[in-house]
Formats: sequence, structure tokens, C-alpha cells
Amino acid sequence: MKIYENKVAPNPRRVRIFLAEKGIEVPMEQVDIMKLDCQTDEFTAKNPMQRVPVLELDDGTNISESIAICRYFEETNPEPALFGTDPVSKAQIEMWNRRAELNLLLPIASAFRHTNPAMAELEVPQVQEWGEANLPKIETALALFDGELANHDFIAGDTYSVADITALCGIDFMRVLGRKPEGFENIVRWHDAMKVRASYGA
Ligand SMILES: N[C@@H](CCC(=O)N[C@@H](CS)C(=O)NCC(=O)O)C(=O)O
Repeated sequence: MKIYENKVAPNPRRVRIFLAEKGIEVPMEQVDIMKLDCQTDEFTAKNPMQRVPVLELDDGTNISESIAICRYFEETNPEPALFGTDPVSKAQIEMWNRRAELNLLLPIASAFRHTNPAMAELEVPQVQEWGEANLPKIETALALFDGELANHDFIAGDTYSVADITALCGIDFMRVLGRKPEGFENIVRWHDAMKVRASYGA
């Protein structure tokens, strides 16, 4: 078993933090995104989406999409449960994880990939206006998460979950836009709590 990943990219970090929370160790192989190593024939055979992370099982099965990799490890190592424990918590975590992915991480990534000249080779076509159009979407999502965190310690209620991991990796990745979570006091409080978890540095 091995995970193809990249140490500075936000999606592979979701998997690293998830594994750290579970106490699972998996060998990692770095893929140089900026050298277009996700686009080689060899890598494309593992993931036709040409993205990291990819989990390669011992029988040669390849699993990509961060959340799918996390779900695999949730099944093999159920404790601590990070996808919920009962119908309601599972649905709430799914709901908030999707919001963190689609409404927060994706606009952050799109703003970066479409506005930064260094990403032009990776994001084709690179549309500056689309990148800029994503900036207000990020603020809307931050307000949504801040409002939720006014009532709960964690993104999806009162228990740490995969939704916290996705939101954290999105919010930390705002660094590429020069944006910190300042201005949203509940997010700052939650972020401070995330930073002291042992998994934060994974
Ligand atoms: N939906 C995928 C997204 C993966 C993704 O966008 N990975 C980025 C790094 S964060 C990547 O591999 N980029 C390589 C490229 O654009 O060529 C997931 O959840 O894992």
C-alpha cells in the first residue's frame, strides 16, 4: 500500500490529517505537481483525473478522490469514527463536508489556480475573471461556517469529523491568496483548536 501525494497541496493534506487522527501510517510518494508529474502516462493510468492524492492498494487497485480514500480507511479502521456514528450524525457530517469541499475549498482553489501565473500550465484554460469571481464566494462560505461555529465546537456539530479536516485544509490554503480567517471570530476560535491537535502538522 502506498499513497501518491504532494506535501504542499491541500487535498493530499486532508488524507494525511485523516490518517494522523486514526493513527495509521502509510508510505507516501511525492508527486511533483509543478513539473506536471500528474500528467504522465504512468500517473494517468493510476488516476485519469491526473490529481493527487491516490491510494494504491497492494493488489494494484487505485483509489483517488480524497474523501474516497478517507472512506476506505474509515472502513478498515473504524475508530475514532470521523464520518459519524448514527444516521443523523453521518448525514450532518456528509452535508458539512460537501459544503466545505464545494463552497470553500473549491472556490479557494479556483481563485488561486485561475489568477496565479504559476498555475497557467496546470489550469487550462486559465480564466482570470473566473478566479476573481470566486473571491466573494469564499467570503460567503466563511460567513456560513462562522455562523455554524457560533453554536458548535466543530464544523458538523459537537464532534470532530472529516468535515473539520476539509474545512481546515481549505482555510489554511487561503494562504496562497494572502487571506487569513481573521474577521470571523468563531472560525478563529475553531482554527486555534485545530492547531493544537497532533494531526495539524501532518
Ligand atoms: N477532487 C480531488 C481533487 C484533487 C486535487 O485537486 N488535487 C490537486 C492538488 S490539491 C492536484 O493534484 N493538482 C495537480 C494538477 O492540477 O495537475 C480530491 O478530492 O482529491
